[in-house]
Amino acid sequence: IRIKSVTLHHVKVPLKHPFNTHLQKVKERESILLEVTDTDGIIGVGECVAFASPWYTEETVDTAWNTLEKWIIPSMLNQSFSHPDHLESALNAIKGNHMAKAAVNHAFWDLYTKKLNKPLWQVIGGIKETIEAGVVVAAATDFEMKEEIDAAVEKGYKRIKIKISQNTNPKDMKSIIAKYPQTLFFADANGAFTESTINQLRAFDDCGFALIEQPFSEQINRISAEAQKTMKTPFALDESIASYEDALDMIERKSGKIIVMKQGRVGGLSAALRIHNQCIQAEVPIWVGGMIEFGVSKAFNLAFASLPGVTFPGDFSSSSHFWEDDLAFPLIDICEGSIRLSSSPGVGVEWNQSIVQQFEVRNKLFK
Ligand code: OSB
Ligand code: MG
Repeated sequence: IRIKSVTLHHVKVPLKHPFNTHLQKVKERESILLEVTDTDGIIGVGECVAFASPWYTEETVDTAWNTLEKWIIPSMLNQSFSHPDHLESALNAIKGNHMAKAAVNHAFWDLYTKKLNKPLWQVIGGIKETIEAGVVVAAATDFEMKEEIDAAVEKGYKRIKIKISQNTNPKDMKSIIAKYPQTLFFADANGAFTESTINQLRAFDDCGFALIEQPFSEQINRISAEAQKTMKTPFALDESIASYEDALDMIERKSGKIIVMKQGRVGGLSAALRIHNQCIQAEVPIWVGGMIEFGVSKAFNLAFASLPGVTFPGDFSSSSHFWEDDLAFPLIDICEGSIRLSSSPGVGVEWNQSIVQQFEVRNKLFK
């Protein structure tokens, strides 16, 4: 497969409702959308999940655009790769920049599986055709949080993830969780706790959460391992897992018991598959985290969720949860709490050009 051109689109789309964490209030989503075209005119799609500012990871839309333009795209144009892993290796000379690399890795996986004429999820060894849905509640106030949880249960979500911080009252959590015995609850702290506030974290141990995501910052995995020893609720690590080595480190140190997979954070699907194989061997469960993304990135997440090692429901809400109009089609539809995977070749979604144009800030064609 010889790469003939790459197109980047920088978009800015308002969220239906602000997404609140103790780190950031996200009101609009800036992203880079990609199209990679080969010499046969087949197009693969990708999406870079870096945010406009470095609140979640160091990478931003601007750093990713720059790295794509100056380093990544020049390493791919007019080159041939017989497998996405070979494109990944060709980019090894470029350090870090995982989200920028993941976007081209994804676009090439789409292109590669379109040429095989098979759905991506089948090519990577997926075994589930329907994926359980799950929603994230990131409300500004306790009142709004309770309202959103009631609405999510009403909509049929069987798994709800609640953003927590040092300001969250564990007693409130316990009573909310007790109200819905049929629903699985996750907590996500986005690293809100520190060595000196371990006791505050421990107060969440009896709430009924199935797991606590990223209790401590990725800088203090050592503290996470100490705290995990003293708590029965398993920790699921998100920000701490930026590579295969980080996954091994979590397993060895026992700083967490579960991995939250975000393909952008680890550098793409090729890297994510290696972590998946390691987790199967080590019997460490995985689930798939969200990044407030559009349909293309979501479709790659859904394909990954069909793998045998993914055993908890992920951050999979309907397209209409964040967006008035998603930038990709077909839209994600939830039926009886589940999402059916596409049977089309490739990742199974395309950019909706007319909607992309509406929200575009800039674009550039490289050939
Ligand atoms: O920490 O899991 C997180 C969204 C953006 C950045 C980080 C996180 C999130 C979410 C998932 O919580 C939201 C979603 O896309 O469903
Ligand atoms: Mg998280």
